[in-house]
Amino acid sequence: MTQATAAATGAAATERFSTDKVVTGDTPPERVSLLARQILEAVYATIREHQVTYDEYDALKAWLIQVGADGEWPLFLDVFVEHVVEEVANANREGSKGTIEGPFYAPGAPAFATPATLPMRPDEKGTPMTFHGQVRAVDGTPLGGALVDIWHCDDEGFYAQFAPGIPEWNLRGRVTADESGHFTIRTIKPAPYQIPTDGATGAIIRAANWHAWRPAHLHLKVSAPGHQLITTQLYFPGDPHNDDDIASAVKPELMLDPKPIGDGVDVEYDFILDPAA
Ligand code: MBD
Ligand code: FE
Repeated sequence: MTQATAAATGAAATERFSTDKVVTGDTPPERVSLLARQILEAVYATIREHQVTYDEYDALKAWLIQVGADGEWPLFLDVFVEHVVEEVANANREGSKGTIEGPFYAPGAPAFATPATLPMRPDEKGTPMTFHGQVRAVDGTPLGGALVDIWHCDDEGFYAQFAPGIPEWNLRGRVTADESGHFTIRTIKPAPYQIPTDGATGAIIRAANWHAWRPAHLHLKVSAPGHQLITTQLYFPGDPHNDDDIASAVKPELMLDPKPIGDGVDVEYDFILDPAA
């Protein structure tokens, strides 16, 4: 099997972004000017305060060029910037907490009615996990027919479509809840995720003596007609990186409470959706 290299993963994430996201480019010039100016002023202030040298400037240039060459802009931005965009976007929500989407979502996963088993290999490694819960409105009304779009990595930390040799929709699915908003999804517990160390993002992490880990997590997009879609993640207590996620995307409200059952675990989580704006 070929390796999940940074460049191959980055190329896939870059391709996904350009295919899936509609970038309008209609930001008014005044707004572009304001934001670009303020970001540049922050760069100037950093250079002056820390007396940045030509060697350091050239290292930055080389690194920026490499991020693009590796296709790692989706990874770098989602790891180091998206969490603040999400904080601002969802500041006024009353319902469940959201967190970052990250670079590895793929729209159009296979659809299932609850109870569902996510697509997985016959010999899929990992702890069996049953994930269930209910989707409700902020006033407590059950949202029958809500959609739970879930994706996560395998027991080795690899995502289908972004690492080679994994079936296209492995551990990805769109599950429709029943008429009382309840859903049940059978899958395996994902492993912690390490950012590829052989690309530009890995290089700056190493150069700064940071670590490259995200705690184990499930990714979700939960939606229902007349309600705001929430993009979120759920985490497992005891993970060594819950308190220092490289992507700063853990929130206490997103922690699961797994109960051992049989040879696996049972996790329950309810989603509360805000009314459409
Ligand atoms: C991931 O799995 C992820 O969720 C994020 C945000 C960044 C890199 C890998
Ligand atoms: Fe992830």
